[in-house]
Amino acid sequence: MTAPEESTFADLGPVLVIIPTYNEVENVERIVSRVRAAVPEVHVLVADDNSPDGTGDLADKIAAEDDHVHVLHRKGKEGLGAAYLAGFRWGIDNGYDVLVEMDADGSHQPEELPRLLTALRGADLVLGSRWVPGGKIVNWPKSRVLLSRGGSTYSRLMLDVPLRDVTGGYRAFRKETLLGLGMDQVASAGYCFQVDLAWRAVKAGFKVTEVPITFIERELGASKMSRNIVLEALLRVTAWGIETRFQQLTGKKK
Ligand SMILES: Nc1nc2c(ncn2[C@@H]2O[C@H](COP(=O)(O)OP(=O)(O)O)[C@@H](O)[C@H]2O)c(=O)[nH]1
Ligand SMILES: [Mg+2]
Repeated sequence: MTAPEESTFADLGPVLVIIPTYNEVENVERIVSRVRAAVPEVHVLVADDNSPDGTGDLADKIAAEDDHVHVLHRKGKEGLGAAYLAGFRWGIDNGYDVLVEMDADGSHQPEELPRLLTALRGADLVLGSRWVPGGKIVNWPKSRVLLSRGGSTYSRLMLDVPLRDVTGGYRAFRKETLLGLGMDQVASAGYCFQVDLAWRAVKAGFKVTEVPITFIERELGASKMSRNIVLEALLRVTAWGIETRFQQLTGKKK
């Protein structure tokens, strides 16, 4: 009954969508099936940090029934950044050429994935952006809108990155971009992980393109955002900014 799979993005090589999870048992099934429906040829890797709510077990059940779905079980909660780095390495080791970041909670719509992949044809890294024309946010309190906009603007000015949304987490990387930006030196755990990767990609000379997305706040489960995550981002971006200015002044390497 199933029609032969049409490979729309075959020119990009095999695509892996990495979905980090911590207590996403209400969301994981839905997000995986939406990804599979939106772009049937892609593979999905759920990177679970041993969620106490059983997300990892449920992901195993989904994977048992779908050979395009894989699960990376990690020992415990180490933050989004560590889960992505482990997912990138797994994907590169397993022969994927494109690695996509996507949240489990539905904030990043799988139906917009074709837009990211299409843009990747002419870029090394594509950022799903809330802050370019056409980008939108649905159901976020004013405080989070301000935090996100403020965080992006602050990072852009501190680091001189010509990007509107540097903290977002809906992205598509070519394998070569991840390998070329010094992935092994990335230590950031929370949101500044995203700033760190985007900034490194720009500094390494890769072509980074932003495409508008509509970000929808989760309906189920709880956000893992915390004061510590925001603080880590603020401190690191400030330190990087000062270091960059100092190097510019003293004429040392960028
Ligand atoms: N594996 C793993 N996933 C995480 C961790 N922290 C957050 N996530 C996942 O990262 C995604 C974004 O987190 P979320 O709490 O929705 O942050 P928000 O959208 O900024 O409020 C979700 O899929 C979370 O389950 C973590 O420590 N480990
Ligand atoms: Mg979320």
